[in-house]
Amino acid sequence: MHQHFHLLHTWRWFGPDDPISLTEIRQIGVIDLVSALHHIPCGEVWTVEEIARRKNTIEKVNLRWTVVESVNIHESIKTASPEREVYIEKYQQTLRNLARCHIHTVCYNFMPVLDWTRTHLSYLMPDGSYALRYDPVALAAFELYMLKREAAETIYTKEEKERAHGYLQSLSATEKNRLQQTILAGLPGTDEVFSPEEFRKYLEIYQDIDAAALRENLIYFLQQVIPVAEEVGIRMCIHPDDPPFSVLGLPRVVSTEQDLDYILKAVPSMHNGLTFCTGSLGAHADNDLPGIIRRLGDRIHFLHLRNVQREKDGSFYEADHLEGSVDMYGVMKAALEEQYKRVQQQRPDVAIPMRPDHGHQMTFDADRNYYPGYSAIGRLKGLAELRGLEMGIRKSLFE
Ligand code: DNO
Repeated sequence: MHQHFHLLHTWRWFGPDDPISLTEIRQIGVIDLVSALHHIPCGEVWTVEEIARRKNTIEKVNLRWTVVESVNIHESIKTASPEREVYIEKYQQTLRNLARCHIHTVCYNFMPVLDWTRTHLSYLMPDGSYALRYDPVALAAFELYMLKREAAETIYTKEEKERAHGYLQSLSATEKNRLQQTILAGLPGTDEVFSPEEFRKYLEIYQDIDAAALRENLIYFLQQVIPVAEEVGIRMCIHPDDPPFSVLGLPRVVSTEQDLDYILKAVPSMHNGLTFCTGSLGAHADNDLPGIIRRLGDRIHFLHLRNVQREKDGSFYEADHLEGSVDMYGVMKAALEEQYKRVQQQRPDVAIPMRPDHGHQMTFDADRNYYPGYSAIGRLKGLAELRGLEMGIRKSLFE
């Protein structure tokens, strides 16, 4: 077997406001970038002019804009409010405009209101670096005693409430404030944080939307958008929920293999695909990650590789890329086997885009103000390790 294939190594760049410059990225050994027009309000059309402007900035230093992460979905689509038709049309137009600019892979998620959720952004690791963490006790303390979400009263046991209350009492005013800011932070790439009042209004809207309704709204969206993606040659890839379970009473429908399978079957098109995020899916102990790649791999258009360490108390933190609860060797091997299949099937998309997702904040990272998880040295360490793992497996299995 002499096959030469490799994953397409990419790097997420948040645009001109990203503290890492394009000339620095060139030295990382990656030429394909993942980017988005974060300055355009969620739901509005990305015009050809705006897309081309970002593209030119990237191409001027001989890099490429290969993947869009993300074209975010307007809340009206998630809640099926009457304006959704307008926003679906705008979404379709954005896809057409991206294709005109030769960008063909688009990541998005379908998490209500908040994107990803963590309780701690600077969790001290034994080696002195910092990681992101999710602690259900801290989350409970916030929703019970700070947000005062009434329905939350019924979901926790007496012991859980006591633990959460004890936790709250251990926090200083500054720490409480930081917890609130961390949980209510909006989309990555923005500095927006919801106020508890704003957030409560959103929660009210979702009172009548359970998981089944949200799923229906997702499928409705896909039914309108995937035909356009097919027509213009865009691979849509949905990002799993992070974390992969309901948080603050909001429904989540992209958390398990069953969820993914349902979405893929409901709109059976190669253009309706997945972003396989090992960190998100890996926070759920039941998700068999290499198995999901073996079973659903032909629809994976984008890989986010990072690790999480799940702990007995239900918390998790982001571990080094090759350590933690995710079997990264098994994931990489399954991804390369998927590539091998694609070679044999003569598919044009053998080089699946992959990016090291998140990294610890370590050494010189403290000198710059990165978006949480998007440090330079920490991510570069992850990428370097993943590249080595990939090469070792590829050479031993396929060359
Ligand atoms: C966090 C990211 C997510 C992801 C979006 C995809 O670092 O993995 O924010 O970009 O959810 O739409």
